[in-house]
Amino acid sequence: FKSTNPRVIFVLGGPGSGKGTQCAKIVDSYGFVHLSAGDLLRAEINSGSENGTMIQNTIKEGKIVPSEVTVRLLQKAMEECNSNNFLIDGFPRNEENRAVFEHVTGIEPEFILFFDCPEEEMEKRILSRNQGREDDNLETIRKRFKVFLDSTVPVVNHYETTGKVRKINATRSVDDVFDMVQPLFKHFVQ
Ligand code: UP5
Ligand code: MG
Repeated sequence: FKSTNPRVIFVLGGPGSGKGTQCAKIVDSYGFVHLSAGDLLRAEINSGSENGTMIQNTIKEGKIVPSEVTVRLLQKAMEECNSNNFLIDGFPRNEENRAVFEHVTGIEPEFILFFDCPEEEMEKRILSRNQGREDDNLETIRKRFKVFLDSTVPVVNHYETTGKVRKINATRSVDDVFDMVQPLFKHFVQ
């Protein structure tokens, strides 16, 4: 990969748990680069890439895009960036994502920032977001919740066994949640 070892933090949590919101605040205060796998995939759809239709249909179904596609986008974004500190948001979503990323990049995450939030709160947040995302309808939201429980929670459990999960209760206000996040980043101040 690069001569210098990038520092990577995986940011996980259910759909609407506040990953993107909290990442933006971490970027402002601690100088990390925020890479949302979902944003990269949506940009790939909009760029008219040959994979665009496949990605769009997968997201509409709330399913997980093939690992090679997502890892390639993440790797490219990291290489194009001068920073050495990355928040990778919404990835890895399943065991295969995790294995392929590790195999291709050789990177082990520093820790996993995990936002824990009840489903009814996440549903409420997504339904009031109104950003025109094609997967923000009740039918797809329910599918996203199921995929999260079936595929992503096992990844979090895997990292629990290595002591890398930093679990944050994400039910309270944006600022209250950020207060709980900050201690994890204090020592990264540049
Ligand atoms: N909000 C945030 N925090 C709040 C708080 N504390 N109190 C009250 N409101 C709060 O927040 C959601 C909404 O809630 C916002 O309106 C916000 O203001 C408010 P946000 O920060 O956007 O939450 P986030 O967790 O980022 O929710 P998002 O919907 O982005 O999560 P998903 O994990 O569902 O979406 P993502 O973009 O990561 O993935 C979308 C799809 O892409 C996946 O379903 C999948 O099909 C595909 N995908 C892959 O296949 N592979 C990947 O690796 C990644 C994605
Ligand atoms: Mg997001």
